[in-house]
Amino acid sequence: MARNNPKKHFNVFDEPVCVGRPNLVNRQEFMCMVNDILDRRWYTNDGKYVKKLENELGAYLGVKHCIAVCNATIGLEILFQVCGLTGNVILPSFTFIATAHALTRIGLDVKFCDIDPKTHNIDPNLLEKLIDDETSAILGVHVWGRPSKVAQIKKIAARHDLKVLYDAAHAFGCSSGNTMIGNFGNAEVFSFHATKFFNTFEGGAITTNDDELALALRSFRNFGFLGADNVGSLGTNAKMAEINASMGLALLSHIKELVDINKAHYQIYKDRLSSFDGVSVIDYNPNEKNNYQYVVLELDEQLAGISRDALIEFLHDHNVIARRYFYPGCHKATPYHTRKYSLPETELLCGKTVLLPTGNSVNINVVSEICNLIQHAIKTQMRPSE
Ligand code: T4K
Repeated sequence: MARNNPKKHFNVFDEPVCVGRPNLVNRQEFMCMVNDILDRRWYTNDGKYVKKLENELGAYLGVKHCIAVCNATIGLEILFQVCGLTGNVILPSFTFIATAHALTRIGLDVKFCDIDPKTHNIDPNLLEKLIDDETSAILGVHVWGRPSKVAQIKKIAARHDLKVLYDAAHAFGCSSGNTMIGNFGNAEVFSFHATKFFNTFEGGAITTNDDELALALRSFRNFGFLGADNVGSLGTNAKMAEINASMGLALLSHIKELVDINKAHYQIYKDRLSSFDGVSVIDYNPNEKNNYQYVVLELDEQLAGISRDALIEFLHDHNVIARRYFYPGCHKATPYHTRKYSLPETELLCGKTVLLPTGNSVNINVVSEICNLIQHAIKTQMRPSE
């Protein structure tokens, strides 16, 4: 690859600066709860911290039921099973592989729908063409915490008597209009993985306003138990442990502070990187809530004069671990790649995105340094490395 020697101009970060570094606050508060868990020797199975977390999350999201789970992937799987989904489910391919795998693992067929390039979310105008007699649900994903077109999807689903479920893995603390994500469709599933805005190391939650569904999910999460020695249905172990819940509780009172940090970083990236041809940082609707956890650069190789992959390589050379989520798209991954799909917008977007580091593991100086690196790479217009 022909390119200037950038290391002459810039320091390489001593430690990797990563997309997905966990947010960490209030170690003391967390350690206090850990000590309490150890002292009381109550580690899991609907313990006091899991219950407290569920109550506090439910109140924060304004949703009736919040069911904590061990991770979002299992959360999705148990939701699909409890909802009794059959046949095929329509979902976007522009998502993390877990969304598709969760369906496939429990024997459902996936039907990938293309996205709207403006929102990166499923394009509702394409849904009806995909619905057939075997379709049982639409599974939207609020990619980057930007809400799916919930009202339009609801109408289409009602016309065809389909369930609507959302993968809200990215969307904790985000809203659609004034309503917090967590309240849409039949149910929504959040991820609290380490890399997420709000984390419990590993973990997640299913939220719903449907009493009956909530009851069934709670039982399914715990092997199908309805009470001691009373198994009422099939079930599995999808429980969250106490130590995970305590991490969540330690973070929960700092949500605003974390959003403010992310927003400040986002604004620097936006201001410093948006003036180049072919380069844009995605927008968030100022009238909606977002956690600003995803700083997503879209790079048009022809206009910017540098390929997305060359930019990522350049950043990695400087210890900035930017990511190309979601490359190459679920439909190109095993076991989905053997079928033919027409997903032009998804394929275009998969070749354009660069995710940049944010969160409270970095500060504005680090973000400014990363902007310097990107500006340098673009100005010197490194050519694609084929
Ligand atoms: N739906 C969507 C839309 C999702 O994005 C995800 C998860 C799910 C469903 C499923 O949720 P969970 O079942 O996980 O609750 C990571 C995460 O493992 C995954 O949870 C996440 N999405 C996905 C977007 O990112 P990888 O394969 O990229 O992980 P990895 O190991 O490469 O780490 C990502 C970055 O984070 C690296 O730069 C390193 C950094 N990192 C990671 C960990 C775990 C840290 O700095 N510290 C850490 O502890 O999938």
